[in-house]
Amino acid sequence: MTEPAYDLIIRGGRVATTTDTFEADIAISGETIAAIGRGLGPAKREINARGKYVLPGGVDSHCHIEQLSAAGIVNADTFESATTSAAFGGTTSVISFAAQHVGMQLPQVVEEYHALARKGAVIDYAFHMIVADPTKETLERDLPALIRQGHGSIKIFMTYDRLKIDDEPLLDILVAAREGGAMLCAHAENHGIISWMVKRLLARGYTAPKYHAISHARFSEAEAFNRLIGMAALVDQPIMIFHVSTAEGAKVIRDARGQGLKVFAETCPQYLFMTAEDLDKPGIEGAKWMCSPPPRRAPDQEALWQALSLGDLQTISSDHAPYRFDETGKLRAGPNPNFKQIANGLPGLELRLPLLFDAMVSKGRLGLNKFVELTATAPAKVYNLHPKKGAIAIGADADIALWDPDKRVTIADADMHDLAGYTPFAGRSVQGWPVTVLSRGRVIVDGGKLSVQPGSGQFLARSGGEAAKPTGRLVADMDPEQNFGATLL
Ligand code: DUC
Ligand code: ZN
Ligand code: ZN
Repeated sequence: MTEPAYDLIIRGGRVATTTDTFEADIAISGETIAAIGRGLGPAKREINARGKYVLPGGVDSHCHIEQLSAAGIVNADTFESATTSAAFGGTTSVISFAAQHVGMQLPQVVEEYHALARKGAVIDYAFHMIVADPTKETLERDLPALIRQGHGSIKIFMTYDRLKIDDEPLLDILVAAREGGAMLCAHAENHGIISWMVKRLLARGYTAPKYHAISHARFSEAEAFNRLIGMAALVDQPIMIFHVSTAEGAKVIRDARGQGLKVFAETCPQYLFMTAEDLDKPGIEGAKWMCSPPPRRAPDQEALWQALSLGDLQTISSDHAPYRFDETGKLRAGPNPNFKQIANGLPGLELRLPLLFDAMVSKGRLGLNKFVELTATAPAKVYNLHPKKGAIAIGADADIALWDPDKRVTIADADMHDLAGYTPFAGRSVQGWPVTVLSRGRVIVDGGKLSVQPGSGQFLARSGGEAAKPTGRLVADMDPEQNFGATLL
């Protein structure tokens, strides 16, 4: 008897990449894909994938896990529960956050999040470093060292009282990102507009969750995008704009990219499938749909789909930020909080892919290959995890999801694996479900069961990579001495 050539073969499925869909076997040796072809074998084990789609596992590049939030509370999940819910939803890599708050030392913060992930993660993970206290030590000593250690992206907030970064320190952080070769990600909303609106609404007694959406006036987004893009262009630093929610915001990004600026952007399922009306429920119920920026209107959804189809937005992440609907989370300030007292965020890791598969593949909007691109390959490329992650290719990690395109599921709170206790998408029906999920060649979900140990996920060290490289062109009108920008740096 000859030794089988491979450890595992996924036989006869329809494999999809960003460009092609074809029937093939995938052979796996150890943790990686060893061959793609027809009639491969033998292997120690086979999975029959006939009738299924065989897709790269999802890469969710924006999720808050076990994180001390802007509201000053830790969100509901642990790394174990969050990554378990991700795995059940077909996602095999996450980029979450190591969140500095004012007064904290970034190296210690990063180490603490590493310890949490090492203990609980069931899939592979990386971190964006949130910088909220850009001291000289943070910028000149800690950030360069941490970027070198494999944390190739930085995140800043332009709003939230505890975390926001004003324009001058933001320029300093952009320069630090540039010098370290890291991507700069941003939550970009105009803080002044939002806090002014909040005060006026509350003073007039408008306290219900729906006023949260009104307080985040739509122009607060386009204004902040524009300001951030201008500052990034000044120092020639690539940026990733998180969770685009408005048509005007998408247009600002389109214009910037049209000028050749390295501006990347994402949106999230809540902006494609929810509107501000979802917050308008009796009593405090609308709090379950509260996130920042808020869901907007149907025409914004259309504008975001168009921006995705044109490539103006490159990725769709979950912005998973779960808070329970009780005194530990959304109702922390009591049973009748005003909208400003309610933590912002939604659970999303588990349903990101099923909601998008239903819309894009089952209902046909943009199609299967674009689904693979937006949810797996493009985020892996932007954050320099590709081709190890986000690809079905020889040598890539065998992170694979088998999708049953016919399976219909009505979403229910009780079926979710995160710790939020509810999902804002309960009651919706979707067609298409990830029934078998592999991480580095191991079957981690099959038949509705998890079969992997907490702590078996691995840290994905990465530099900023290609996307984070400056263009080499500085903005002309900021360049009186030809290389003013270079001198500035
Ligand atoms: N908004 C954020 O900025 N972060 C987490 C969740 C949210 O709604
Ligand atoms: Zn945000
Ligand atoms: Zn977020």
